[in-house]
Amino acid sequence: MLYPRGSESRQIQSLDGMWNFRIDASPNRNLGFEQKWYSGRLSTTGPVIPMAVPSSYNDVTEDKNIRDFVGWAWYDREFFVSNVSQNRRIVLRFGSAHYYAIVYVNGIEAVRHDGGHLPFEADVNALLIVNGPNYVTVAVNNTLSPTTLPPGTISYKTDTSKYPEGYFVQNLQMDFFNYAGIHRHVRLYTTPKTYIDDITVTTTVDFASNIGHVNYAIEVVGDQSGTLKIEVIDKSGATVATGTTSKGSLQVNNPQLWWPYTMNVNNPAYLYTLKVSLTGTDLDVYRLPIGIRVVNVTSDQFLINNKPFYCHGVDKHEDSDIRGKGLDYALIAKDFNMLKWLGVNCFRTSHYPYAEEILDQADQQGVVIIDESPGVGIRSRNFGNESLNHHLEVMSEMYRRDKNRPAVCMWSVANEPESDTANAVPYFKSVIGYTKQLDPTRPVSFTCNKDYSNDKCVQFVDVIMINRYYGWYSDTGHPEVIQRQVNTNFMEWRKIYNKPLLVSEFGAGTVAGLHRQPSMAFTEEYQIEVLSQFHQAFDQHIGKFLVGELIWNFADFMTAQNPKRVVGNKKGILTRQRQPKAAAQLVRNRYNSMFNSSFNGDYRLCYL
Ligand code: BDP
Repeated sequence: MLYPRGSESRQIQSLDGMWNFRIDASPNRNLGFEQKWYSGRLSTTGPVIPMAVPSSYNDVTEDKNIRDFVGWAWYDREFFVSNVSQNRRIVLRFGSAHYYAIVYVNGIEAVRHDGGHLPFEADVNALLIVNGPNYVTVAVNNTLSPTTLPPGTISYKTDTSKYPEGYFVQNLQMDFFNYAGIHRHVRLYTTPKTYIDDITVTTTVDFASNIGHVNYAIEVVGDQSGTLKIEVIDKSGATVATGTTSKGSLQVNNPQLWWPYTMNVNNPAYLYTLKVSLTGTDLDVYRLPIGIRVVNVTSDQFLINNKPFYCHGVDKHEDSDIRGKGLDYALIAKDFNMLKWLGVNCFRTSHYPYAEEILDQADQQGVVIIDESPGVGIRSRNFGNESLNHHLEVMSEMYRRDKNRPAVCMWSVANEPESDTANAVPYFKSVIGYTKQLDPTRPVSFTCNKDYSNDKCVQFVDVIMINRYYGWYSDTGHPEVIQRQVNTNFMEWRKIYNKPLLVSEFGAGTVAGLHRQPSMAFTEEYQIEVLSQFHQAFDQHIGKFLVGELIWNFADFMTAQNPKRVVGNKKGILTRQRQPKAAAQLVRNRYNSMFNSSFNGDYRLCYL
């Protein structure tokens, strides 16, 4: 599915803004469907409030019932289409809606989608009224069940001595707030009736002869007799390669490669444009940004363009005050500025696919992405066929969305599943195998919190990713044991598997402004001690088989209420408002020194 991009043949109309909103708080949460709230304007079937799109609805109002709501929430708004666009194919596209969405146009169902973090769209020509007001209604349900990703459960509390009649709660299997609503852009876009439906690009580099190969496949829907022209255009606007077939390989001589910004500070993240023009009865043009680069994994290295890449990074969440998980350009800009300030060259989209507009920045600024699916907290009870089929579908939607992004250098299919159980084996063999089959050009992994002695699924991955909380969830208050435990653990993994290792989580909960000398858990001093003990341990393995470190977490983030969380998870090195805790300076010094020094024989500094 191509991201909507304007061109001489394609127009985009935004449907973002204030929508009408109402939760269906009826006991069975089904009143909206029983009364067909979609068959007219939402305001005619009950009271509505204004709701920002994109945003999560949870933190926007002063109403706890809305913040903590579980069930169907309803949105609607009016829009117009012009006569001109009616001659085109008109597509209604949602960047994402969490979790399950049903979309109606003028009271008729247009599309439904299962899954909270990926785009969906529908051709809506047949449903539109030209020269008249149209309305779109969206019902969004945030209920997580054993077969959703992430999975969850609903508990019905039937003991009426303790709970009122019909009382139920949503139980989560993940450590972040289940923000809900229309989280990303809603757009109408047009294409000709015969149109470019999909483009797949992979690149290889012949280093000896300094040639880049852009391998592409184009899918056209409609009349197949049109003429295709494919051009690779460089930043100066010059066409450096052309093709005319729907599938082929174009040669770019002396290519400017796409590099992470830390590996080529002067010319990072070079993007070409693949311009595809389809001329038939009508013209369709699509411009896809592409990067020429190649990723490889050996038994002890992660290579980008044949150079060893060391990931000095963070894990993140798409999380902020007020908007929850709603797309926010100011936040995206701030986060990338902060990532650069910290010297971060890589982040994992923990624990779900982030907005396309975030990945655009990673492509453009040269920040490597480990693209993670929403497969977080999958337990034994979630390894059934229905879950598996949904997981495969999610991997295929993720691949389809992000396959052409040079910044995406690895797929992570899950976070901390119960990979020590027997039924995890066929499940992950299948999910990882399927992802590799979809995309043979990128390594595939999952993050593992089990141990070398009991995990059963690391056998399938290309890079071992482990989450380790020494000094926090074990030996709390004892950072002095961290180095020993990291070293022992690394060597045990290494004895079993001849694969590179990346520490995909480590960290300590830290309340900003809390100080204690000597340090104690939750103080800023303690976070520094924990991180620096890990750093010293890592330094003994960088250049051998350790290929990266990701701090949990870039910033504090919201979770469900829970006696272990103080208004959310406080393991950020930044506050939720993106202000640094003391540890941010430690990380900044470490990460900047990793690429600012020139090559001196130290693997860490082996950058261009
Ligand atoms: C890890 C999870 C992450 C949590 C983190 C923590 O992967 O989602 O937020 O622990 O406990 O187990 O802070």
